[in-house]
Amino acid sequence: MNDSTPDFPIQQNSESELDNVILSFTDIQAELNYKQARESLRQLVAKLDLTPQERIGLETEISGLETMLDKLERSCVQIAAFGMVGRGKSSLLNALIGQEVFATGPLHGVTRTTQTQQWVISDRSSSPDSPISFRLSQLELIDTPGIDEVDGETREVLAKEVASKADLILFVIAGDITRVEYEALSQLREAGKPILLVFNKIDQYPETDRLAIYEKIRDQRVRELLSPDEIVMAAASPLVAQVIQRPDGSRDIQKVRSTPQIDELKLKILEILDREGKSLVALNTMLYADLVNEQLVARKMAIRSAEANRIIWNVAIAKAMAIALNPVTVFDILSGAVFDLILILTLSKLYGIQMTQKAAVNLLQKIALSMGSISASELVANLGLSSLKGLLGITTPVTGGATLVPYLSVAITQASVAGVAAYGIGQVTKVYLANGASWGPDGPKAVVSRILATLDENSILNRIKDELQAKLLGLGMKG
Ligand SMILES: Nc1nc2c(ncn2[C@@H]2O[C@H](COP(=O)(O)OP(=O)(O)OP(=O)(O)O)[C@@H](O)[C@H]2O)c(=O)[nH]1
Ligand SMILES: [Mg+2]
Repeated sequence: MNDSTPDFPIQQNSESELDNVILSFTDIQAELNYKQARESLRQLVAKLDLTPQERIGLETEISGLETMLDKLERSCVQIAAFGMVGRGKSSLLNALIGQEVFATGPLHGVTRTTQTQQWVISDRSSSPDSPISFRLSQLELIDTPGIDEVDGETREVLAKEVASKADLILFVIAGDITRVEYEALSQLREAGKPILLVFNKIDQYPETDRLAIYEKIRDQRVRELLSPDEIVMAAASPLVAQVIQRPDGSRDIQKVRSTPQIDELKLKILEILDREGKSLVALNTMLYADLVNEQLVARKMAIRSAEANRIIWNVAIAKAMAIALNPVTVFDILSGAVFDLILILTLSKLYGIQMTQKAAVNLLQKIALSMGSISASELVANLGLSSLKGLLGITTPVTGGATLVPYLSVAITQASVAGVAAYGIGQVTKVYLANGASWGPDGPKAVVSRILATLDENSILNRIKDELQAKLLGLGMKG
């Protein structure tokens, strides 16, 4: 691969060609994301041509941006420890570094300010085949004061500040999770950062208790927030009982500090860094840049965008409904396209951009072509399932509703896939319109891929399915 920006042809003749482009695009996307992030951040900082009035209240964000740019230039990955006082945050970071660089102690609130230290991972050779990103990356560990050390509001601010700058958060607990911890964790999760929940001080619990607590945390407390492999047990500074012989010959048991148990944590961190590598830094930078950008331009865009989302959702559901209720294949595809066109036209009106029907058709074609995966699966769903749906649908009156159940589930799935496609088309159109009816320098395919990558197709599919099911049931009850 040469290092010039790849040029994605808009017109594709065959589907396999399109697939190839999409595949190779995913391959280089991490690299591209990183470069794009750096470039757009540079431009953003350079273009921040704000009037003094506009700067008011944004000073921290602007200087934060500059720090972020610097970080990106240096390709630095920051890992922050976070949690309530005395959970062993500082001890944990010391154990990772292998030196006592952060002050620790049994008193509450030992750490008073945020502190940063370089972390050189010694037992990881920079072999030639390890990702470039990793060899270039600097790692920094950030220690923070306990969140219950400061009052609620400051805590929230601190959480947001740490979350907006760190690339990975180690959320340290030392037993069953408290309400304060749960709330802080939810807030951090909202920021979309990679998080590891570290259950520290496991040496304080007998094996069975420790497992019971771990399982409770995993299965009940944070089920909604974290996946099981984001929870790890550790002992940053374990105490072990040691038998001491006194000079008079008597014996006593004393607790002494012993070797940290942090191998699993180290592995998890390395796994995440390896997996996310450079794009981790890029992603976070973009999230941060977005934040500032939003504050600058998006006051009115936010309102529009919410309205656009509402329209997109309604059309997606309407399209899915129409398809679910219609058993004829050809009409499915046609009616689907009609909904997509209505969606494009409605959105363009919302964004104040004049668009003829012909222009909307052109736009839809361009988007559909660039969408590849979703459109293809919509097609497969249509071809594969419509005839079955038709068959089952037709037999319904005769069998008195016996086959209605399989009919519904097939129809709902197929229709929901079409709904997801409409949703994707809507989101792409929204970005295109918000950008002044332009794809920007990268062209439609790059924009489409970027947006699709951010959509969680499965969860959208399930949401549409649920809503559809409820609506269809409602119809059935009325009928
Ligand atoms: N038994 C045991 N004690 C630990 C462990 N990790 C830390 N500690 C002890 O817990 C106390 C608090 O540890 P710190 O690392 O200072 O905790 P912190 O979360 O940084 O606390 P603040 O800075 O006050 O918020 C210290 O006395 C540590 O020695 C552990 O794994 N096991
Ligand atoms: Mg501390």
